[in-house]
Amino acid sequence: MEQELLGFPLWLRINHFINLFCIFVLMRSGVQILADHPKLYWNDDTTPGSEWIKFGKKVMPTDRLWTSMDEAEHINSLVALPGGHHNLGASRNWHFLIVPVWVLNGLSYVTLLGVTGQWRRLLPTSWTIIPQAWESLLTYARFQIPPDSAFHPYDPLQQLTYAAVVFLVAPLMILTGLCMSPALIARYPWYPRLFGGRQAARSLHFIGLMTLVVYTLVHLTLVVVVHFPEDIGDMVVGATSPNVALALWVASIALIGVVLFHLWATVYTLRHQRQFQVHATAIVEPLIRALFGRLRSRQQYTKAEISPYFRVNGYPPESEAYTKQAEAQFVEWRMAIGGLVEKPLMLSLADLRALPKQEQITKHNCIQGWSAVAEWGGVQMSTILDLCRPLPHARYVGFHAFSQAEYAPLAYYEVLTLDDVLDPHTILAYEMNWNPLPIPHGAPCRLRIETKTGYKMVKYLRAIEVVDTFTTIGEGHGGYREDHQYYDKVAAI
Ligand SMILES: Nc1nc2c(c(=O)[nH]1)N[C@H]1C(S)=C(S)[C@@H](COP(=O)(O)O)O[C@H]1N2
Ligand SMILES: [Mo]
Repeated sequence: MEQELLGFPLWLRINHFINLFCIFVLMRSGVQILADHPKLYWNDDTTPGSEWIKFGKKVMPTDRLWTSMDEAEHINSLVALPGGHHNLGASRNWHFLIVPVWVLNGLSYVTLLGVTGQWRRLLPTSWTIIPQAWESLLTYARFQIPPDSAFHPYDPLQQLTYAAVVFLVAPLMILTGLCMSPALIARYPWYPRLFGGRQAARSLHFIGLMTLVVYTLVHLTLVVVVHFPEDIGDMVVGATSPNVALALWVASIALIGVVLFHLWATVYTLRHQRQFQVHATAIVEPLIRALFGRLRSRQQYTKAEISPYFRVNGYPPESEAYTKQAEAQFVEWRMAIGGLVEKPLMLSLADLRALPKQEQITKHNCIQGWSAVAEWGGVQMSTILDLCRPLPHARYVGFHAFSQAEYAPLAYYEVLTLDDVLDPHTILAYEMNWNPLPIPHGAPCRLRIETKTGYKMVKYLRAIEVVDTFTTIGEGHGGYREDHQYYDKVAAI
């Protein structure tokens, strides 16, 4: 009875394989995501030097402006998916493609454990497991294997470890991963505090990854060292009448399949970045939108929480059109608001200042990983829309920056949906921490949309265009970073 109950039914073996498949994709893409901001913190200000661990050798200059893009590290394709430099968009798309599969697989596994009584294989029912596990540990430490009688089907140490991985580490990965969503933490600022803040959650997510890497290595080693090949028989063809030769074949083919998949995924992603972005976001974006897309920002940090340091991403334009304006304190600056509106506008800074002002103290979350809190003052986008009155078929709003340089006519731009724009915290900010917006942060005026990752918040605004489709803006994927770095256009996590 006991043996039958705690055998290895087919569903369990399938769950196990899907998990194995997912976890390597999550690990490799996760490492690539980390490489784009290879520093971890326990504080949400992410002041340079305050990180508890840093990867790579880059040192930022002290004599000139640098941006968070400059801090990203190159990473080998043998380790990361897809590897290379600034492949954050592709690695995120892999991560978010696999996360739902992994989570559903985990939920079905835990549910089936519960309803079949198989949970007894993992969850200890008596405290005696602790001294028994200690005995086991001492045995393994002497490079010996506990006696057969210790396995039911796992030995106590093995059972405790599996239980911790399934019921502690995996949930921790999901819960800390959710803290990365600016939309979620803008709506529920108390949530990341459960983990000590968004950066502490990011650190814990990394520590969880390291735990899983060490666990996987030890697990694989012990599978080969202890009770090999019977354990492979159990896990591949089941324990009732394990055909060990068949099991070894199936296991080898499955593992070779996983390796081939990674080779293919790496090469395909690197060679066909755009194609992968289009296919992956077609699946991932509706999910992200459903989970996080409708959340409104409800955060209000205190003055005391304002960060002493706020990173910069995106250099100030060097085009004459911009630098001349800057020299004249932007008195000549005008922002055109047009497209599908009843009443096109041309606003100066004085016009903006004359409109009702909103102040908000919010947390900025760059897609690369850093964060910072600041006060922003400006005009709600809903006020602007009330003035220009979008036409009935208007659906999106494009925000355009000054071009970067004369020789490179490239100008930054991003698109938001009309609904995003109506969030009360979506503002045209001309003030940061009660001072005129400084040049590195987007003077004279920038967008703030507090439910999105940083790249949506166009700095150095020049024009706003109300449209019915975003395909005509830039290369048509929803913004500059979507066009050039293959990010998704929802930007809610
Ligand atoms: N014009 C312009 N706006 C931009 C960018 C840029 O490169 N150019 N970078 C974006 C990104 S990725 C981030 S994280 C924020 C950073 O804002 P900050 O420089 O004020 O910290 O600006 C966004 N707006
Ligand atoms: Mo960013």
